[in-house]
Amino acid sequence: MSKPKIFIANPIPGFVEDYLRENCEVVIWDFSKPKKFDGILEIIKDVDGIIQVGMKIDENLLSHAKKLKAVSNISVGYNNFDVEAMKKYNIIGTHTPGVLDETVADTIMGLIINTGRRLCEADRDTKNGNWQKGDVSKFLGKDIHQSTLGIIGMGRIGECVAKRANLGFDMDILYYNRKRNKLAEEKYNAKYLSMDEVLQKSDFVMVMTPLSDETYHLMGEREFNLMKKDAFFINASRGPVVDELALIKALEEGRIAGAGLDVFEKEPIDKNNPLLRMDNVVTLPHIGSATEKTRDDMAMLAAKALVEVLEGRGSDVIIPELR
Ligand code: 8YV
Repeated sequence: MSKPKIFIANPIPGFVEDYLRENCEVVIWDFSKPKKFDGILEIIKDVDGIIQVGMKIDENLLSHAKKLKAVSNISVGYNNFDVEAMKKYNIIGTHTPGVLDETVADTIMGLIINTGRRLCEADRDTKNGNWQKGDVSKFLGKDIHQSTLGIIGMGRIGECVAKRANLGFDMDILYYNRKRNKLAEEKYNAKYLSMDEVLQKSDFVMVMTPLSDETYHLMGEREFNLMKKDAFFINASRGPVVDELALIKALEEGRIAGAGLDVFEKEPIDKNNPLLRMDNVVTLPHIGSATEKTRDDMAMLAAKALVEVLEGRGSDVIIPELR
């Protein structure tokens, strides 16, 4: 049997590339050059599979990819997939659920602690030489322990945050999800409420939903208005789940206390985005899953899924809509 031909569109760890070379004929982008759409179209004309991060897999791309059978995302989110177009062209899509849950939950706890206790702000100030002896009135924050965490989207990552927050920090957990999550209720004493109630009662509100037509701008002006004035908003899911202009307005008007953000409507973030100038906002460059081990695990899971699908063996990580 001849090996399937695949395109590696993003840098991946060496051992994952070795695995792919053993099982496939590999075309790899020259990462010393900027990515050009024309160049990508030229390559994908005759490949069976693509492994990539965040590439738009839509009608425009698929109409050029005459042999393509499968696309593997090195991410759990798959809002880059136009699922209808993939169905039309009979393309299987895979993603990387599970392996990043605990790591992303660590990042979210970091955002909660860093916003509530103003750590990044205090760090900047100290490095600027502003620490004055005896000044005990600066950087007073909000306790994390025994405060209330509202989780909008209680899936695997939400559960991992609830575990840390409840068992480690003795926080009360409120949550809203399309379906009730009995595990979170039993293990972490999470209380199921309407989204509005979660917003009204929480000291920290985090969203962890996939981005879809249903969740686009789920958090807007109305939702920020429902939050307590001294509450913090945390997002490490996808930028467009939040109406960023509404968030900026809520922060500018002091209608919420601050925000911890790993994701933005436009990534990389525009240098002029007002969020970058707000001391009560922690801004991270989408590093939720960025540990060496987790990124290695994600890349290997994505590579194995691509090979399995191209060899006709199916895979556990095909996205639900295309199973
Ligand atoms: C990274 C993520 O953006 O998995 C996701 O959906 O958002 C993150 O883990 C991405 O996968 C970068 O490799």
